[in-house]
Amino acid sequence: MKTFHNPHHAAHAGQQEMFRGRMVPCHEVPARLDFVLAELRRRPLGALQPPEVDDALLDAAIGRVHSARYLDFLRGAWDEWVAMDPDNAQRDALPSVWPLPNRHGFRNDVLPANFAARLGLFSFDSGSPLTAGTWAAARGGAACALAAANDVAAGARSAFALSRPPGHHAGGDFFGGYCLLNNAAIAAQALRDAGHHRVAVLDVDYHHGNGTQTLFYERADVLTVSIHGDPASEYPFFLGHADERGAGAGEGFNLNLPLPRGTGFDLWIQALATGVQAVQRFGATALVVPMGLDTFEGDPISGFTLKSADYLAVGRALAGAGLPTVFTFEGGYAVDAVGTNAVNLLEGFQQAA
Ligand code: SP5
Ligand code: ZN
Repeated sequence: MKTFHNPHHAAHAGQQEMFRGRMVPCHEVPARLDFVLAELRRRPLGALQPPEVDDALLDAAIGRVHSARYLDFLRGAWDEWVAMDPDNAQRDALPSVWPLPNRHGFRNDVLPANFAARLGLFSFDSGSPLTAGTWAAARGGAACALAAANDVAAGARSAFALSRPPGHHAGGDFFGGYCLLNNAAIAAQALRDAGHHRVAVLDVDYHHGNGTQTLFYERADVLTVSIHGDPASEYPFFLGHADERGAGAGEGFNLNLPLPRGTGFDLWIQALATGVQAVQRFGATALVVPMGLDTFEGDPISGFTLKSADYLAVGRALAGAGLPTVFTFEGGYAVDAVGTNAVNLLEGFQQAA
């Protein structure tokens, strides 16, 4: 499989995230991707290249998933932040006030003039800093997703969009969970637009893929499946329960498989078999896998206990779906193991495919 890697990823480098009343160092760091690249060079799976996509086609593909007012905000956010105060150039932009959309009467239809208010309007947590290079990095990631989708649409068995920041928590008009643009959703929509009638997304990150679920919740042409820590106790808390099955035309086309904190490989791989079965029953012609490696036993912010060797079996099980597959790179914060774990999964897939 080809890997499309994002040459702009390191331009997004947050300093700190808010956690329990303190600022702590960001978990989502550039070294994560560097470790995956290094492992891919050690154990090649195929060509390793930056994405080559037309600018206008890229903007169109991003615009299929994200709203114009959100994209306008993201594109200009850093310049606005620094214009407020030149000293801001030394600090990340983090939100601190939110409108609680759809509740308590707060409005989200009026775009505030105040930057801090817009920062809150378009986000859902205080752990996802915007930095000078955030837009360039996020756009480069969308390019990787589009290039990988194009490669698969042209007949490749699989392709890997290796990028950060990750994407699966981002919705049509919001960021959060370290995610700005939803790379997996961009790939899924690009596969639809390239003629795949039924596309499935099977999210294996430790955290529920709330952005992806929300984007496709009322659609029957994209099945979304997510295996994740039970939101009753795990981030992102407010979505990801088993009773969320889709709505309207999308009723029955969302499947959540929450598992308790502490879950090990034996139970986790059963959930994956259930997910793969749902993808096959749906009649998908292409698959997108938001690949989080934060299910690893050594992950500092997560609660499952998969071991490095287990990811070979995860890859094999995913290959069992028998579908052209795009992988995106999501979470995984045990930085020195994330390369091994990612390439184990992809190698397991490629050997079985
Ligand atoms: C893509 C992805 O995996 N996003 C995850 C976002 C989780 N953000 C909240 C995590 C808060 C955990 N902070 C724990 C600090 C303990 N040292
Ligand atoms: Zn995660």
